[in-house]
Amino acid sequence: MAKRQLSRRQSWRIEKIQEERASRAARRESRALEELEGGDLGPEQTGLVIAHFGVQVEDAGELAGQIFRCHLRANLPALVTGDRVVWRAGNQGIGVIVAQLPRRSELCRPDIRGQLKPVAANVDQIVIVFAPLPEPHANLIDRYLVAAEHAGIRPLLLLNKADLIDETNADQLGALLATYRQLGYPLLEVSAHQGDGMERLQAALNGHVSVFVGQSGVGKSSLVNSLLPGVDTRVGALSELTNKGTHTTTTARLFHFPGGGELIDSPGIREFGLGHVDRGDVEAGFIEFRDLLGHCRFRDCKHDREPGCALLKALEEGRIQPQRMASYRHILASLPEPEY
Ligand SMILES: Nc1nc2c(ncn2[C@@H]2O[C@H](COP(=O)(O)OP(=O)(O)OP(=O)(O)O)[C@@H](O)[C@H]2O)c(=O)[nH]1
Ligand SMILES: [Mg+2]
Ligand SMILES: [Zn+2]
Repeated sequence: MAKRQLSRRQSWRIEKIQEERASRAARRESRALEELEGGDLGPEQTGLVIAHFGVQVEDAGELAGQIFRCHLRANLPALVTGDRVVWRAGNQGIGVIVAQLPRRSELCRPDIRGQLKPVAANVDQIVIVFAPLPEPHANLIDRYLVAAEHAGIRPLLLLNKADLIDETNADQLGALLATYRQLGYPLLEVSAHQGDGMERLQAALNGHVSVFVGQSGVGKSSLVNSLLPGVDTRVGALSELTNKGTHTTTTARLFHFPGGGELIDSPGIREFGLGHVDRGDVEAGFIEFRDLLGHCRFRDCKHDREPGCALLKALEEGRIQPQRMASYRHILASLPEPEY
């Protein structure tokens, strides 16, 4: 009992310390903001958030290309990499963001607490990166596809580390790739290390605003380094124990291609929940279901074992691949219970 009380007191203390720390940080922030606003600020101009850690803004106006660390004027929403903003330059590379410009698109995913957080704004292509190692999970790829379809952003599937394909994994990878080729998704195979396929990847990225997503350790940052010599963003070896990535990239960062187009490297993830979508969204995210939905005998068909189910029939006839149906069921089972 005594021990339990102590730990409760301890946790209360920890919470209090954290609260104090947060409010000190907020006070510091507002003092910095006051100082900036009291001084000589440049005219309002547009800029681009290129990193969300300590919000870095790249000017899109007169100071073209210069990068400023910016404070946010109070009552602005949380900004993410790719956001377009109105801002004013202070001195010594510091500025103030005055307003957020409307987003054309928004890729979101739930954070650790299940709350939906945008990860990148204004992208028009989601590059779903996977590799022979860490072992790819079709279900994770399908979740990204659902998220992409939901956000209305074009997906591109990218198998990196093609140099690691050998007789131990070739069949399994071949089956995985065949699944997505059959669905008509664009798919490229490359090796960031050996350079194979990189020209075709570059061609697919030119003129687009793309974001690299996928498990930690699949080589997203290595691909950035290979595409953009001179960038040299941090890369981390897989864990020897688990063969998984070690979460090397911690914040999304935007890079420019010399010939036009942008690329956002994002931190790898362990699990991609889909807290913000409902059954209908998931169904709409499986493109091979589209022509079948609405053709089941029962209007509220769960496509489980109902008679006259159009999806089950298509599954039986091989028009829906078993792995995709399993993925669909897995995703549905993981959605939070709807609130009535
Ligand atoms: N064999 C081989 N290894 C590669 C290739 N590309 C990347 N790697 C290795 O894979 C490991 C992970 O690379 P990263 O680029 O840090 O992976 P990431 O996806 O950015 O990982 P996070 O930032 O943690 O999400 C490193 O040891 C890279 O050297 C490749 O084409 N072939
Ligand atoms: Mg990385
Ligand atoms: Zn059905």
